[in-house]
Order: sequence, then C-alpha cells, then structure tokens
Amino acid sequence: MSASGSQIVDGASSSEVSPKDQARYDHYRIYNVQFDNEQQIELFQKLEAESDSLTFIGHAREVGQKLSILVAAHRVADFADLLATYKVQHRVLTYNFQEKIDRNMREVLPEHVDVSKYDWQHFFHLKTIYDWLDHMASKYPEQISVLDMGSSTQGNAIKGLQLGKNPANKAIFIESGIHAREWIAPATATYIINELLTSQDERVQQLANNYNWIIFPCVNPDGYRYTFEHDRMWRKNRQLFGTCRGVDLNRNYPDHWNTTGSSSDPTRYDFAGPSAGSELETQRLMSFIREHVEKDQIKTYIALHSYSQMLMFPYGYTKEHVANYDDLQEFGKKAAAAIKAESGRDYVSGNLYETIYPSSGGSMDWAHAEAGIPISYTFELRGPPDSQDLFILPAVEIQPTASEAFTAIRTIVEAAAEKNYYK
Ligand code: 0X9
Ligand code: ZN
Repeated sequence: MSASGSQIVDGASSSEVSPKDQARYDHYRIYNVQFDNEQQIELFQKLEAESDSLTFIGHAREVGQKLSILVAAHRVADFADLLATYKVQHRVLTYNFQEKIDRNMREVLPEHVDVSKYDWQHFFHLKTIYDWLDHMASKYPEQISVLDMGSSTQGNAIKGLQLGKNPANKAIFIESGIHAREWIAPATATYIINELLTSQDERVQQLANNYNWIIFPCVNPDGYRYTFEHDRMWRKNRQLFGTCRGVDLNRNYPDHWNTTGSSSDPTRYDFAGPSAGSELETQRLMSFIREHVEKDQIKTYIALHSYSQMLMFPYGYTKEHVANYDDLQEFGKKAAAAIKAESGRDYVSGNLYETIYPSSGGSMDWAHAEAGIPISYTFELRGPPDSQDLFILPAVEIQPTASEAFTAIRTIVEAAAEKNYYK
C-alpha cells in the first residue's frame, strides 16, 4: 500500500477517528414470554442453546413460568414468527434497548470527577468508588479501615471498608457487584456505608455501634470496568477461554459446584468455570472470609444483586431446607413487609431454589454451608421481574432502592438479634 493511500492503522483508517469498541443494542427488543406447555419449554431450551443473538434472563424450565429475552435486531422477525407459530403468549417490554443504555450512560459522572461529587443520583466508575472509599476512610479514621482482598484477574484491586472498631461486636459482611452489569448493587453498598457513618436515625446509629460492618462494593472489578468501557450487558469476570471470556463468579464457589443451573460452556452467561473455585476473585473472597469469619465473628452474609425484587436465603442448589429455614423465612418475610411499608414495592422472600431458580456454586450457599455463617441472604434489588430496563435501573431509583435494601438488612439483623444469633 502506498504511503499516501488510506492505510490500515490499528484496524481503522488513519484519516478517520475510530469509533470506540463498544457493543451496541440498537433496536434490540425485550420480549417477556410465558410458557403454557412442555413443547414450548423444549422449543425455548433449544433456542437458547442454538443462538447467541438471544440473551435469556434465566432458562426455560416450567409451565407457567415467565421469562424475559433480549432479542438482537436482526432476529426480531424470525423470533416474532416463532412466537406466532407456536402460539407463545408474550409481551414486548422494550423496542429499542440501546435507548435505555444511552440514557443510563448519561447518568454516569466522569471517571476522574472529584469525590466530593459522589452521590446516589448518578452511577460511578470503579475508580471513583475506590477514591470515595479512601476519602471516607480519611474522614472517619477512628471508625474505618480500608480493606484489600488482593487483585483480580486483570490486576484491579478488590477494595472494601471495615466499619466499627469495637472488636467485641459481631460482624455483618456485604458482598456486592459479583455480576458486573448490576450497577445498582455497588451503588447500594456505598449508600449503606454512608448511612452507617452519617445517619442521625437512632436505629441506624444503633446498628453502626452494635455491629462491625465489612463491605466490598465491587467483588468483580474487571467485569464492572468492562461494562463502562465496552459492553453494558457484561455479567461475568474477564478470564480468557480461547475465543471467549468470563466465568460467572456466582457459579464458581466450591459448594455442589456445577450441579444445577449452571453451564460448562465458557460462551454461556452462567459458565461455572473450568473447576470449582478456579477464579482469582472467588479465591480472594474465600480466603478473606476464612481468615475473618472467626476472628471478626461474621454472623451475617448479604450478597447484593439485581433485578427481580427478591430476598432469598439458602440453598440455591437444592430445595432441601437449611437447618434454620424457619428463622430465615420469618426474617425475610419481615424484611419484605418493611420494604412494602417504606416504598410500596413488592419483594418476594423465600429460599433461592424455589424463589428464583435452581443454581449451584453461588457465594451465599458457600458462605452458609462451608463458612458456617448462619444468616445468609441474596437480595435481588429493583426493578420488578418484568422490568423494561433489565439491569439498567434509572439513576432516580438508586436512592429509594438502596434505602429499602438497607431497611431490609436492618430488619433482618434486628429480628436475628432477638433470636440470639449475635450473642
Ligand atoms: O443467577 C444469579 O446468580 C442470581 N440472579 S441474577 O439475575 N442477579 O444473576 C440468582 C442467585 C444465584 N444463585 C445462588 N446464589 N446460588
Ligand atoms: Zn446477579
């Protein structure tokens, strides 16, 4: 090629500004389907296995089940034809998913924004969240220490805070952001930190004084960064497997690993990994818990996710009941009632297997069964199960969502205290 001709430089023409390497979802539709018979279920199981242009939010499993599916623009005609041919009940929830993403990206403050701008009306990059953690630690040196689990697969720190300095107190552990695209989870974790440090509410102050809190807002930092830079819908970590990437870290824990509701195929959203506990992020969290569970007397483990508005306890891998099932059920119901009273939102409570879907290798099951943490929950925060936004929650909902999540945690902890779990 001649020096004056258009040259290929880094895969793009040198005379043009190259567009960013970002996944786009223009005219992608969200369908919500309902299965009325076994034939439809088989059809959709086959469809999910065959197609990488349909993003299933869950798997087709049972009659009566409703499922949201993100359909690529070029598959819309074909997909609509299938629905008609097999008489599948459905609704279109969203016609152009990219619009949701565009709106959401306008709600992000720039990465290098000053931490004084940190709030719960915007979403924030990993760097800003970490700067804010450091800022809070320097503002409240008596009550806070900065924690670092170690680095992720791609060398990002997994940072958190420990709040409360009375070593006699029992500890509550909050894990957040294991799924990259669930941005409301890290935002909720920082909201809780802020409330514990600044709230004038007596109930909150009691919780801050009577318990130590260990909070990691972003336990999948590589995935979280990737959702800002390249693909808003990324879920897993960024570990490389030949032609594709990512382990679902919430399928990677060594408790009945890869037995149900997970995949052995690295192209899938719920890939369990090549072996139990294979991922650095999983190992970091496990070592942290093992090191601290006795030392810091961690009695409560809360994992924050979205969406579907559910408060779930173990197990995920079996419908068998945990030893303290009745207590966890009672605390969950109380927490859902407290949310209803606060915001009017409906949250469903129950064991994970029956409430959302069977799934193995989740952190909560491991925390409860292997680490012996009696009060363990996985929260699915807003929106509702038939959300038009999927994981793209509007920023105006951060504050109310985080507030109701904290209300649920408070309710659970107070109810568990009455039953002497923290004695
Ligand atoms: O599938 C998941 O991992 C969770 N739902 S999400 O939409 N946030 O991805 C459900 C809970 C996971 N299961 C276990 N903890 N076992
Ligand atoms: Zn999740």
